[in-house]
Amino acid sequence: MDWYVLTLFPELIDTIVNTSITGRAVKKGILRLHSVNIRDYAERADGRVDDYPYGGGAGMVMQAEPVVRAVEAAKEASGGQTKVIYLTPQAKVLTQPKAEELAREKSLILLCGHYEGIDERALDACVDEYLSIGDYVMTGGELGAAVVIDVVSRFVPGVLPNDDSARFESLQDNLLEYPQYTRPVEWRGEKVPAVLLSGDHTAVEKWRYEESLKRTKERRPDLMKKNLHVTCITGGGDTAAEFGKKYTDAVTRYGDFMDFDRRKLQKSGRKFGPDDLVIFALTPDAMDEARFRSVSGDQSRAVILLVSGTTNPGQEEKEREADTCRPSSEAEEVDLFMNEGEDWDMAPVRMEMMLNRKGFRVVTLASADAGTSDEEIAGMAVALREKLDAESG
Ligand code: 4FD
Repeated sequence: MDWYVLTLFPELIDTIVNTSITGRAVKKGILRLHSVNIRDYAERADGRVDDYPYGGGAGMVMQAEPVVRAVEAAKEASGGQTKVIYLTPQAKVLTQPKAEELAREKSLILLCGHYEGIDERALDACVDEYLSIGDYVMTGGELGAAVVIDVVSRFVPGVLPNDDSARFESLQDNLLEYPQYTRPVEWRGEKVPAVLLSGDHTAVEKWRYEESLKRTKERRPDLMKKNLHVTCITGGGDTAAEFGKKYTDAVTRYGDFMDFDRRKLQKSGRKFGPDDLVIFALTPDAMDEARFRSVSGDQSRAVILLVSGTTNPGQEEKEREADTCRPSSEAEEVDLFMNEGEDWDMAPVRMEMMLNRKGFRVVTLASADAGTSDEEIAGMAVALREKLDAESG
C-alpha cells in the first residue's frame, strides 16, 4: 500500500513510520511511504505557506495554493484516483471497521494541517474525506496521520507477523482483549491462570471469552450495548457450511454454529432475542419453511448468505431416513414450501419474507459460490459490520 503524507514536517512522519512493525513492512516493500513537504510547493520566495486569517483572530492559516499543488502532485504520482483524507478534529473518529475499510485502498493521501488549519477553499477543492483520531486538538495533523497509517496498515496482508491476527482482535467484536501471560509461570507469588496451562483449547477459548466480557463490562460498559451474539445456521451441505463458517469467523471470533442438515437441531430449534444476529448460510433448496419451523426471533437480526453449490450427494436421502418432513399448515397457506422444480431464484426472497414473519429483520442478503475468494468473504463481513455499526450509531 502506498501512503502519501503532505505535511510541513515530513521527517516526523518518516521517523515514526520507519520504526518497528510498520518500518519492517516498508523494508519488505509491503508499505511505501512518500512524505511530501508542502513547503516545496510554496509560491513565495521566502518559502512560507501560511498567512493571517481574514476576519482576524489568533494563529496563522495555511494558504490554498501550496496545499492544492502538493495534493495534485501526489495524486498524479499515485496514479490519479487516490482518495485525499484531511486529518482534523472536526470529523468522525477513526474506528477499527473504518481502518479495515481504508486498508482495502491501494494508496491514500493524508493531508496534515498546522497552525489554525488550511484555507477552506483548498479543502473544498481537493479533500475527499475528513477524519479525526479522537476528540482532542493537537498542534498539527502529523501525529494523526501516523496513527492512521499504523492502525490501517495492521490490516494490510503481510504487515503483521501472523497474517490474520488483526482481524481477530480486540475491539473487532466490540470486546476488550483478554489478559495475556508469559513466563515465568509464577512471578512474585502470582501464578498464571491454570486453564492456560491445561492444553485444553476449548477451555482456554471459553475462559478468554469470559474474561473479555468481564473486562468490557467493567472498563467499557458503553461498548457492551453494541454487542450482538452471532449464530450461524447452515444447511444444504458442506459448501454452505464452509462458507457460513468463513463468513461468521470474519464477523466475530465468538460465533456459534448450528448445522441444520441435522434433523435433531431442526427439531429442537432455537428462540433468538434482540441481541442475536443469525447468519443463515444456505443453499436455495435448504431455504424451506419446514426446516425452520422451530426457529423464531424477537426483533433479531438476520443475514441470508445464499450459497450456490451442490447439496451433498446422499444428503436428501439421509434426511428422508431421519424423519419425514411435512410443511407446517402456515407454510402451505402462504405457499412458502419449496416444491420440486420450483424457481430457486426466488428462494432468498421467500426466505426473507419467512424470516420477517418469524421476528427477524434481514440486514443483508449476500451470496457466495465456489468461485468466491476468502478476501471477498472478508470484505462482505466488513460491509456487514459497517452496516451494523451505522445502525447502532
Ligand atoms: N483529532 C486532530 C487532527 C488535527 C489536529 C488541525 C484544524 C487543527 C487533532 C485542522 C485545526 C487541523 C484529530 C491540526 N488536531 N490539529 O484528529
